[in-house]
Amino acid sequence: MGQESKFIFPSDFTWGTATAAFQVEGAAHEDGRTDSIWDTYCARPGVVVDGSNGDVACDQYHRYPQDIALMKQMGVGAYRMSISWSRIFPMAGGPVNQAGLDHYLRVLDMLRDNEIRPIVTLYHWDLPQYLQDAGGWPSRDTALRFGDYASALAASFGDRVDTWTTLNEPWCAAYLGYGNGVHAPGIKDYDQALAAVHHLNLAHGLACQAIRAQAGQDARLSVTLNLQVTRAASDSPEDLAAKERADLFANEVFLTPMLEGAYPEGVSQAARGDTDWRFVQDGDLETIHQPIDVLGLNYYATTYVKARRADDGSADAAVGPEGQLVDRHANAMPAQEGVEGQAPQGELTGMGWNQEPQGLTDLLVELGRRYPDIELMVTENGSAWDDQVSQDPDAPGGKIVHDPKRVAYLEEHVRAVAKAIQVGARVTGYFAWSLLDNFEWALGYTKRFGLIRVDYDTQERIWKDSGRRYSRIVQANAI
Ligand code: GBH
Repeated sequence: MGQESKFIFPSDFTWGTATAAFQVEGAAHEDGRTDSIWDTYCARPGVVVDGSNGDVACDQYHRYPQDIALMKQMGVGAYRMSISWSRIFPMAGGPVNQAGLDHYLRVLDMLRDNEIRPIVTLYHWDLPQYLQDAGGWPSRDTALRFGDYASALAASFGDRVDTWTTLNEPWCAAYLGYGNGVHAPGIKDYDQALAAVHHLNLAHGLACQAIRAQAGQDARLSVTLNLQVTRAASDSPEDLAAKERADLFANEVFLTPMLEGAYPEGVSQAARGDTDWRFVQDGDLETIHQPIDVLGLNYYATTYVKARRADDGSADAAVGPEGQLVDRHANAMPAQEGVEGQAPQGELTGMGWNQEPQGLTDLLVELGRRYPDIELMVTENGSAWDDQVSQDPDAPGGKIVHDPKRVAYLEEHVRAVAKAIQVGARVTGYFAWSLLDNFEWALGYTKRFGLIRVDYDTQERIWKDSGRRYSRIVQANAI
């Protein structure tokens, strides 16, 4: 499709924006909420680059009416938000916290009154700290508790939720949380990371069952995966094998059990050095393999890999080329000894990620062919840049952010979605990450992904050109 030619999206296409509870809510100690693993992690010196935390964030816990009004103004038809687990169950084995439920009921009702459909994620990385104290995701019990949590939400929210999303990016929860430890709870142990993978998968299945039992068989269910579009650096058999190995642990280890009911051939063998896969019990794969309506995909960039040769000076080896000890867990994923990442090429975003919209088209087309019955939604896509505020007497509040690079990234990726639809992929929605600048995990408030800027001193919301551009795309339903 040429840049000039206009593409009109299907009339029922969903346009939305996305956020996550810990990244925007703040009010960390209000209405009975207790700590999540991210509160604990942020309190550890040196792990979050600016020493920040989620205590205030964008204060959306109090400012949600304003943020909903902004979405209304933007014209989006859906809001992808997440629920903070420790607001709902603040204590181990404790009762459900009505004040926590009431907050989300108010948010959901206001969304409904504004004709914005809630796409609700149950787990966007903020595990209650008491569950981590009891073992966290490497422990089977966490998956069972997730089923209870899903059941309580479905019983209270019922038909107020348009689409339920069990997990956001279990890849990050397992591998960044327990593999290389750059996310909470900051553990570096591939055995634990693999056990976390299985228990996150199990949690997904248990939550699907619980939601259907409480909210009805026609509840719309989904999961969001950050499937990595992995490209081999060359066509050499070694580089292709490296790509296969990366794919296996990045993607197949979630996708295949959830959608096909089995772990892919080779996973347990490849992982044997790290674990004996003993945590998989009879019946688990049937539980994990629940019918879902929507597969959510978060897409930002592509990953290039090549085979690691013995003389490469392996970042994964316990001993480096000069005999020094190096971090075996530099790679987030287990069983990647033969795999090496290749530095991204071209103009990188503020995160240091490459820009390859074609990767999004390829991903959607490939998944559409593999799972023709499932709806695909792009549940996150966006870019971080160093934004500057400009004065503009005509803008609300007299301020505007000119962010041409984010505008270009947005347009190119919306076109990439259009391209996939044109060749037959069943893509039914697109959610821009993010509505607002927010807490970017280990990078604190130093990276801004918002279509709307947040001034963290005043909590003022300032429109960016990208927010205005997105609004025009949404209202035209076309690019
Ligand atoms: C999403 O994570 C999150 O869901 C969201 O909360 C976050 O704010 C947003 O993206 C922006 O970061 O080079 O091996 O690290 C995306 C996380 C980013 C994880 C790309 C994988 C590349 C693989 N993903 N990353 S690696």
